[in-house]
Amino acid sequence: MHSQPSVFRINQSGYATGLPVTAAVLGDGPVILKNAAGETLRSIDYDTPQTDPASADKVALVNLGVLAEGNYVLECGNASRQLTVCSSPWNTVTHTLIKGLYYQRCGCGLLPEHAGVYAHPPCHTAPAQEWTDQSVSRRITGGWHDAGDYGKYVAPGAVTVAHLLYTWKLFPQGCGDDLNIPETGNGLPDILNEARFELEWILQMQRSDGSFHHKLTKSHFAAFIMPQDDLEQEYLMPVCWCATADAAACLALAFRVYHSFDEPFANRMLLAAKHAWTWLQAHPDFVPFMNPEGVRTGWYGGRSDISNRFWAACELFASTGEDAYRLAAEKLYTTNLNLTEFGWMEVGGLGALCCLTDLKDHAGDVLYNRLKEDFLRRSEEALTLSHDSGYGTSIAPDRYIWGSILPVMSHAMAMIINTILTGRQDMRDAALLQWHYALGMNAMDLCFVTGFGENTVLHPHHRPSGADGIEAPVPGLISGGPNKCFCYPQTKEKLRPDTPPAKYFLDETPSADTNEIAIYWNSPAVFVGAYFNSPS
Ligand code: 9MR
Ligand code: ZN
Repeated sequence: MHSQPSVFRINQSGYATGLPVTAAVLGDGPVILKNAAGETLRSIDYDTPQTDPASADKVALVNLGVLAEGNYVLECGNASRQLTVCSSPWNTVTHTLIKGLYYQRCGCGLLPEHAGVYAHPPCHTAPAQEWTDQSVSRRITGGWHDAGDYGKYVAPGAVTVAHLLYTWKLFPQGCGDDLNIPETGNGLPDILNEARFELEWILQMQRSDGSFHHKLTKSHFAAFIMPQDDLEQEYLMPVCWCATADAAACLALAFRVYHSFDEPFANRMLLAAKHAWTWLQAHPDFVPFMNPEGVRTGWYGGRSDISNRFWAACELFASTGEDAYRLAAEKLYTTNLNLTEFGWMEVGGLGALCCLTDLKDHAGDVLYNRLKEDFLRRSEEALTLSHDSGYGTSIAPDRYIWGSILPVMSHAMAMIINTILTGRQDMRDAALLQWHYALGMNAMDLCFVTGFGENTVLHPHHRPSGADGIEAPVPGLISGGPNKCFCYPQTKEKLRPDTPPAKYFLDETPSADTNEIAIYWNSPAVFVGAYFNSPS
């Protein structure tokens, strides 16, 4: 990975003018800020480093305030580290995180003019069989490979698309429109072009009764081969309650986003969303998804479909104005919904986004006033977690789960929404610390986005990156990060048992449990990046 971790942990993509510059210091003694010419600008006051419960590092945050554009040096004793401040430091990384999804495209070739050395021929183009009736075949094309594997899953895909669509609705200027993807320049913003690639696939995953297949995968994960070499039979796996609700929500949201660009496409999506809702109404009793006997690909099986149905009802109400959906959402709403979760397991946060940023006063008392109160309380908890961490990272030590980057980015999203609602700068500043975490201000001294940072993830668990014969991994993919909650025996063999949670990480290709990438980890990072990348 890299030699000795530095005494200073910084955002390795740089810092922005106009926003507070924060670094973490693991040393003792005064911290000096110098300019590029080596002249001392000032000595920085900071709190005595304390032991961070998640990493066991003795660390303190050093707030340098707002700095003018330029290169700086931080010094502490003999140690020093350079940092840069400029007006748009996160433009490229944010755009590349969106483009990271393009590299996950399935069913089409990636051409050299868009993908450079990562080009490859079309993959997974053969018809899929229905798992439950293998005499039935359907040819379904497109969609993104979910993660380091080549499976395609409806619920995670719907959540990823929703992150992108809300990013565009809220921070269009942070997204860029020149990603060099096949559709660039067609009049539709590129982030919407990329999201549409997945939406077209989601639409094909609907059955004639309105329900959605859970996933389109083989019975087992492929070896570490290129996608075009993965030629074994793919299957349409059984119907899933959560996937049907998430697809309904995402398609209803997409109706509003694409309406002014392509009305027939938007209408097609709303129709599919309503059809899915009708199926859900006719099937009120939740059946958890279980992998059928003999299937070992991703589970993604939620323990309840309440947050999913809630999110769908909110989006359908927002898109149709029909009271039946509002009433359904109100009925499903409880304070138990976790409104600061934006992942595939809990989608309450996406329902909250709809109510708080789209419906606003139109949501009515329950879905606006009550929900807002609950949301503000939950985001306050995220802020407290950040204050309790030596690096300002908004998760508890026992939340370094598989894909810990998701709760970190989810809390950043919640804090950003809080800032939008309240104007609170402390929330914005704490959200910024989560972005810094992703880009290097962490216990690993590692930038978790491939292709960025002086110390960066080099061996993500990502089949194309492992099989393409090119040293550098596919760029713009975010690693799931440290995981000490649910890890493989081979990871436990390599890391000492007393390794702290925030350091339970291996930059190794076989480490799916700590170093995989996933579309729904990229997309919340896109939301956070686009916010901080927007002109203020
Ligand atoms: O993101 C998922 C994580 O929350 C689970 O703990 C883990 C194990 O079940 O699975 C993760 O999802 C993987 C999926 O099952 C298959 N594709 C790769 C995903 C990312 O690792
Ligand atoms: Zn493919």
